[in-house]
Amino acid sequence: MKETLSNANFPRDSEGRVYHLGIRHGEVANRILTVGDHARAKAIARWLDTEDEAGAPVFVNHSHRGFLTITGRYKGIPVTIMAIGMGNCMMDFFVRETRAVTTGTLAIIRFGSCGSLSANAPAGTVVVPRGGYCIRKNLEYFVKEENRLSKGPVEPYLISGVFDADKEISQILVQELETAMAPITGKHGVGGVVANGLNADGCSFYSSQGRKDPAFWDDNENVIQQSMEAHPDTVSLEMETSMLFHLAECAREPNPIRAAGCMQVFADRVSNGFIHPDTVAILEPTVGKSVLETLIKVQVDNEMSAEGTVWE
Ligand code: R1P
Ligand code: URA
Repeated sequence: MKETLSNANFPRDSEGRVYHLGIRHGEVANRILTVGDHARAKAIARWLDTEDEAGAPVFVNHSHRGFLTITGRYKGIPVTIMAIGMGNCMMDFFVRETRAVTTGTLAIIRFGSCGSLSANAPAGTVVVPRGGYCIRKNLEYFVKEENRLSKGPVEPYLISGVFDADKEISQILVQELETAMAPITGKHGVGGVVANGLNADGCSFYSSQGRKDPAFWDDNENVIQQSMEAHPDTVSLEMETSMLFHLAECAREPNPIRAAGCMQVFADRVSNGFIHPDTVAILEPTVGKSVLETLIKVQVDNEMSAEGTVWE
């Protein structure tokens, strides 16, 4: 850390940059596509309007904590593409610190990869969930008995109720995806669009997603069955989208957050298949473009004016 920061409650540098994302007001737009992987963000950024002959977007920032922010315009409308890495806590940093440097409604769509728990969503399918829930390892269960706070029996995994995705954004997204994917569906391993099921966020790629790892004590033999019993229409399993929906539901007036998500199925947990890199190479740009098309069609109240921003 080189900069002096102020405010221990919500740290910023002297120019108003938030601590982990390294960005300030005017550097991130109201319409945001978020991904985990930096390479995915850079590939999708090729769809942005270019400012010069080298094809560069107007603003790029790599933060010291692994967040990549790319801001520009898509068909003339300001958008940001942000790569945030993996897991619920990175989603928390992204949503809170982005909210802190913006005003007006935020429209956020996550485009990730996922595992599938449904025979209707094999590898190469794109899932658009109607909502999501979280599966967390219950650490209290794994505390030695003499050190436990709980007196009664405890379960190894905690499963939450459902946080809703934004209906309007999800509907537009499904339409955009169906149209864009029609020419490639059934070719090179690309599947169709599976909408209206639920997403589950695991707190781990391993334990809470029911993967067997003999090197660790996980007691996760029943976690997938337990999740399916609680939420029979679960389709996808990943690590950020339900957290995004949760944070959007917790956002306070006057600055709401509208959130939706889509993910390409990488790991088919039903038939134990995995997507081929050639399929990803075809699917990813198509889905990325559909997300951008969706973002520019969404109604965003009190959108920030261009004055003093990087997209001015
Ligand atoms: C695990 O491999 C990662 O892939 C998924 C999961 O949510 C987790 O972050 O998403 P991304 O492909 O967006 O990273
Ligand atoms: N991402 C996950 O979190 N899980 C999977 O199985 C695949 C991608």
